[in-house]
Formats: sequence, C-alpha cells, structure tokens
Amino acid sequence: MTNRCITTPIYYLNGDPHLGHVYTTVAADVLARYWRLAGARVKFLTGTDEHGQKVAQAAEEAGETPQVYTDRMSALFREMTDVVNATPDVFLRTTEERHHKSAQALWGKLVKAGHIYESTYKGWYAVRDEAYYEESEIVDGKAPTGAPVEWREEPSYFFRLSAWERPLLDYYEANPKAIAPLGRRNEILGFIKGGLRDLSISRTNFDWGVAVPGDPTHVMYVWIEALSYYLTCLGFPDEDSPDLKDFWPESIQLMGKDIIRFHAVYWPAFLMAADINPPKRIFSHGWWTHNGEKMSKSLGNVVNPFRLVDTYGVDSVRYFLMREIPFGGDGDYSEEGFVQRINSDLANDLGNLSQRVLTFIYKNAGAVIPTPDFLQSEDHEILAKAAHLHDKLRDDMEAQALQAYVQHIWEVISEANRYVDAQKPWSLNKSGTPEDKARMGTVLYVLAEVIRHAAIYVQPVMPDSAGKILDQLGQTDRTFESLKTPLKPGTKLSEPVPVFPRVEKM
Ligand code: ME8
Repeated sequence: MTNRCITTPIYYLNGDPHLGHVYTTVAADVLARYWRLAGARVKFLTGTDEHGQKVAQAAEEAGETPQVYTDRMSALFREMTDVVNATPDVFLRTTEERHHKSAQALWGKLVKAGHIYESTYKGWYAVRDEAYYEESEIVDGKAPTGAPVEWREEPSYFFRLSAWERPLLDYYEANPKAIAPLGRRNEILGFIKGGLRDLSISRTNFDWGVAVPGDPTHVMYVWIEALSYYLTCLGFPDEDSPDLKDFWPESIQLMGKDIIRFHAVYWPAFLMAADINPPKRIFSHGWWTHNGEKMSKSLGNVVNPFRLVDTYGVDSVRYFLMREIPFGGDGDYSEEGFVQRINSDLANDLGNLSQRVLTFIYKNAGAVIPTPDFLQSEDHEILAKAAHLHDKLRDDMEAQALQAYVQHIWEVISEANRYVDAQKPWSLNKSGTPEDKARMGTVLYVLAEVIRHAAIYVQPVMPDSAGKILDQLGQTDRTFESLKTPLKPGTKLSEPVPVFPRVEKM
C-alpha cells in the first residue's frame, strides 16, 4: 500500500480566512481524498502559524493578548477548513507545546552540527512578509513585494545558508521533480545560483515566539519555527515515530508562489543541515485576484469564503476553484465567471446528464438498472473511454494536475451527453418493439455505467454531490477499485432529485 503526506502552509492569523487560503486547503483536500479512495494511507496536514511580529501586531490592534487573539482567529481558520469540507488528519497550532518542542529540537540539531553562529544583524525587515531583504532588493524604500520595511540592528543567531548553495543545486539536479511547476524550479535554481547569504534566524525585539534553546533573550525567527510544523505533525522530535518514517518520504507540500523561496531554499537547507531528507515534492500554485485586483484588506475586496459557500454551496466553490485555472497558473475570480462556470458545467453538463438518465430509468425501466442486450461499437467506445479514465486520472493526480483531472472527467460527461442525443432512448421507448426495448435497456445500462464512473471520480472534488448521485444510482461501494467490477443490472434506484440546480448571481 502506498503512503501520501499532503500539506498546506499554516496560515498567519493576522486577518480573516479568504478565497486564497481556501484554494490551497481545497486542493490539498482533493489530493488527500483521491489517494484515500485509491487505497493509499494518507496524512493531510494543515494548521495556523501563530507566532511572529505580524501576528503580535494584529493582536495589539485588536486590543487582545496574543493568546486570546490567536485562540479566536485559529478557531476561525478551523471553521473555514470544516466549511469547505476539508478533511485534514492534523490541524496544528504552532502555539501547541509539541510544536515548541519540535522547533527547538530542530534548532538543537542545527547547533550540534555546527550550522548556527551568533553575530549581529544589520539590514531591512518587512513585518508584513516576515522576511529579510537585501539592500539591493529595496525598491523606492519598500520590499520587492511592496511591503514596508524597517531597518534592524540587533544581536542575532545566523544559519550558515551560504554553505548550502552547492548541496542544494546538486540536490535539485538529482531530483528534477522536487519543485513543480517547471517555471518555478527554474526561478529557484536561478536564485540559488545568484548566491546565498547566511540567514538571520532569531529576533530580540519582541517575545511572541518560541524561545531559542539556551538563550531566552531571543525568539526563533518565525519561518524556521513555522517550517518545522511539517515535522511536528509526524511526531518529530521522536525520530522513531512511525508516521515520520512512513509519511515524511512521501511528502507533497502545496503552497502559493509567494512563499516558494522559503520552502525550496531555506527549508531543504535546514533539513539537510539537520541530516533529514527534504520533502519529496514542493508544488507552488498560482495567485488569485478579484476582478483583476490583488485581494487586500485595505482595498476591502477580499472574497469571503463563508458567504460564497453559504450562497452557492460548498461543492460549487470546490469545483470552481479546481476547474477554473490550471494548478500552477494565476487566476481571476469574478462572481459572474463563477456563476457561469457552475451553470454550464454542473447544472448543464453533469446535472443534466445524471438527472435525465436517472429519471428516465426510474420512470420507464422499473427504477432498476436495466440488463444490457448485446453491445454495439458506439457502446464499447464510450465504455472504453470511461474505463481509460483510471490511468489518465492517476497520472493527473501524480502530477498534481488538478484542472486536468476535472477536464478529463468532463470529456467523458460531454461524450455521454452526445451519446444520449444520438441514441434517443425516448424514441426507443415510444416505438415499444421488443428490439427497441432491448436496445433501450442497453443504452440506459451504458449511460448508468458512465455516470457511475464520473460520480466515483468526482468524489474528491465534490464529495457531497457525487455521494448524492451514487445514492440515487444505488451504489454503496465507491472506491476506484469497485470500478473494476461492471455495474450490476437489477440494482434498485432511489428517486432521482436534481443535484445541481441552476444558480443566479446574488
Ligand atoms: O505565508 N491566491 O501564511 P499566509 C492563492 N504562515 N493563494 C493564496 C492567496 C491568493 N490570493 N492568498 C493566500 C504564510 N494564499 C506562512 C506560511 S508555512 C510553513 C508558513 C494561500 O497566511 C497560499 O497558499 O500568508 C499562500 O502561500 C498562503 O495562503 C499564504 O498564507
């Protein structure tokens, strides 16, 4: 049996959850659900990043202590996770004791191996990005991301990142699939080749963080601490933890392109320095804008996922996010585009197919899956297309090609809609001759079989709706493995009800 570990970043608690956070969480959930249905053992990790100056400042602005503030905000992210029907195995808060222990243990390993030294940091820091910037990166007095920067001069511990240039390049050369998509891999290789400077990894001007072991005047830089969350969830620092052994080598880490540098440069360097293998793969997806503009609190244009789910239903939101843009590319959200996509792909394509076929069987074939007569070439053809989905979809998921996954299913759905129109089961029913009745049974059987395939494969993306279609089809076994056995004639249908009503922009 294969193992998979799928992760999202842990989200900062400086603002409410929005569509961008939902995107990564849903993508990770689709992968996790897919692998579970494929029979793999899965660990899906997510959580909240609660330390650092940015979160401390947000708590202060809210007039709350950091603990009260993070308790409240973390609960909101937990709620978002539930509202979008995501199914993490671990939801970690970095304020948990086990995480402090794990981050400190990673630090201890780095000290022991001689990769940390004490000196003074002088340079620019952007609290909004929780990142250090070189003088050469400052544009018009700001970080390259547009974040305000402040000058810092403080005692600091440093990680000898400069020593990891060559090992990182060698590692990525030996592991060409370790960073995806390819464009991001090239960016990262270019960045490393440009030269790496040692990294300041502690702060002294505030104390909302994990204390540096042996020196409580410093807290760990929030990134070195936050990245260790991936290990914490698998049982680190217990290096004999079964989860660490089983799942760490199979890690697929998803994140937005904003934080790829932390994950593809700092993180593997920390890990190699601590004698731990880097994760198997880092996948950096693109960026959502709203009506062409960057989503930001100050512009007041942040897309609220709670309202979206409330208005249009959770599966519509999940489907839209996975279907609208290639995973890895950027995309724009507009409510018009959203409604159009839902109506065309869900109400029209899949909704119509399942509704008209199931209702027809219910009313005209005694509400049971008919027994097929002999199959003609067009029947074989569409059944073969449905059967081929298995390998195609597996390749898509191995490559995290989430949009392609959905598109491949929809190719078969469209084909099935064309097949209904060409085979005209209603005419066969009307004519009523024994030959036509037999042919009608075959056509309906073929269609029910194609719908079963589509619904089973759609489960990772739209678990509730796929479940309803499978309920109506009378199917209890819903694993991918179950598709190896042909649909059983005689299975009783329950009364079909529309699963995807048309929606209007609210
Ligand atoms: O960076 N489009 O947390 P964060 C697409 N705590 N994805 C988006 C998005 C958008 N407009 N906005 C946010 C942090 N995201 C750190 C991570 S991990 C050890 C520490 C998603 O709250 C995307 O996954 O700023 C992005 O990388 C992440 O939220 C940033 O979340």
